[in-house]
Amino acid sequence: MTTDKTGIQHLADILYKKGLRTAILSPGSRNAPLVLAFNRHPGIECLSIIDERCAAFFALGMAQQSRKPVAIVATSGTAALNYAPAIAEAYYQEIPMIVLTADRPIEFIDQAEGQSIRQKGIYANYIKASFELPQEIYSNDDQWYNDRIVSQAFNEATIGRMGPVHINVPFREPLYQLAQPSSSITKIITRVETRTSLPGTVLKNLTEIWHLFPRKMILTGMLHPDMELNHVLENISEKSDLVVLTETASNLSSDCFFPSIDRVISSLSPTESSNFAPDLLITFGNQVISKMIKAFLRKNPPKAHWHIEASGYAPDTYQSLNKIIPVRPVDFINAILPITKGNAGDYQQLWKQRDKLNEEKHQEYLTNLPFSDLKVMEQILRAVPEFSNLQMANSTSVRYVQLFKPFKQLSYNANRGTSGIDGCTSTAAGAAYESKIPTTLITGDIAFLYDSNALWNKHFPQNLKIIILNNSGGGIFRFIEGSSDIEELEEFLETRHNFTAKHIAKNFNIDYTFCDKLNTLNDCLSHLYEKDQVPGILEIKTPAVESADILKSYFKFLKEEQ
Ligand SMILES: Cc1ncc(C[n+]2csc(CCOP(=O)(O)OP(=O)(O)O)c2C)c(N)n1
Ligand SMILES: [Mg+2]
Repeated sequence: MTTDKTGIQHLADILYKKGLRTAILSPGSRNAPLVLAFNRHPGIECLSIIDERCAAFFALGMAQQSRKPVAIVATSGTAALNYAPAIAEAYYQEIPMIVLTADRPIEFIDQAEGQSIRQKGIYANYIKASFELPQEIYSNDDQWYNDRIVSQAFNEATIGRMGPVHINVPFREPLYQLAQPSSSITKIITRVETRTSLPGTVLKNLTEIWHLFPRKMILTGMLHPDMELNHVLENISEKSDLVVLTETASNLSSDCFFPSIDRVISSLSPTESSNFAPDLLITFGNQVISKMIKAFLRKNPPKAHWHIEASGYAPDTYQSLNKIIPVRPVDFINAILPITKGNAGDYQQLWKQRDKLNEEKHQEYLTNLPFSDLKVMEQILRAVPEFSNLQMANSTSVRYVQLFKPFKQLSYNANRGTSGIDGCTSTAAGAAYESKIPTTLITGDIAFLYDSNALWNKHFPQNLKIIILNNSGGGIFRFIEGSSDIEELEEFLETRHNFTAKHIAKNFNIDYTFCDKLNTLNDCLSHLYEKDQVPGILEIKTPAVESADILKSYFKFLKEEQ
């Protein structure tokens, strides 16, 4: 037996047949037919998460790892609004999600009915596509229309630039009627994958331009692990007139790449900057974490900037974009590599020398460094298990990780689509739940407290370790120029506090360790990673003022005469 609403029976079945395997259900009455249809579908795993904001970020974390859509199901009203932060993140991070919101009957919207708001198109500004299912199925045409929409929605979420799609579902009562599953066949519409390539004439033109520029830079943003791309990038980085700049969230690793962008940029004097700047900039992937490289490339604009992305989406982040190349980055490099001759110039050598010097200075600065966020990060990265997933919360956590050269086989993720601190823990929980590999979240205290409802989840993954750098507030505001000098800093920006996660961990039965000294840190880290399948929290209480000063001096030290 399942819901008697055949449109909803078909919805669950079509999504299943197109590849959906998990639905995150949040409680309510209006969404009962959806809950029945999903929970009673033999092929769909259903998870119950009460807080819709956490549920949506958990789903995002799962889809981030699987690259397959996850469905989220909410009741009507503000429940649907609470999905918005994760949907915006999924939109800019290119993560497929099927967002299902139950709604009051159309005729009752704005009629002072309970839990009723205008839900049609509710996520308009950050959704790939929005749909509304027919309220009742009275005819074959209604059923055809219903089924067609569901296929279309799934196709929109998964083809081209992936992303979240919204299906609003108005329901009249009764809501809890059961019936045998209908025997009518569900209609499935599939869309085949296509692959674009560069015509010979275009390739010839690009190659001619390529040879005009002595200094080329490939800058990669957020990307999912891709061995083929890693390999072709290593090949092209053999060219001495080219540098490949990566970040941890690019999930690319090679000794030929330059992963410590902020270190190099912060060490450049104004006169040196123009030598390190490229003539031709080539970008691909999503958001770049480094604020410094954005400022550097806007201040030292390249003569040409090409953005490579199959969907044709091309943000002009550095204000010098002049060519959009709608093919996959791996296809672009495979096409251009064999026909770009020449290996002249010392551009790469210049970067190599500076990078090597900075590594020496980095090591020198960290030796004997007192207990601080930077020192603690060094120890944490040494303790994170090999071949695990590292989730980096926004604010200084994700930025500190960029200061260290990746030295382990890790996959990296961060919610850099919109850089919110409101769902980092829930995302990490979803990612760990889906990947089943050891997963570590490094987070600040405010971000952790903000999303502490992430622990309010009976499906909380056993393979997740949470490390909180508790610097008693938003430490980033002690570092940012401007905010660190105003009297509003402590109360309104840093939001200084004295809370810990101890009681939250206790409330949700999660193993908790507290550390506030360097000489006990390694023991605490070993304890945290002792047991694989036991979730744990390590809270490290770090000095706020010293940590910010140490970070400022670190960049000053890198800049000092080499
Ligand atoms: C939802 C949301 N609200 C506000 C902000 C602005 N913001 C950015 S960082 C930050 C403070 C984060 O503090 P914490 O997590 O302790 O990290 P720390 O700065 O100490 O590393 C805030 C409030 C944001 N990014 N997202
Ligand atoms: Mg903090």
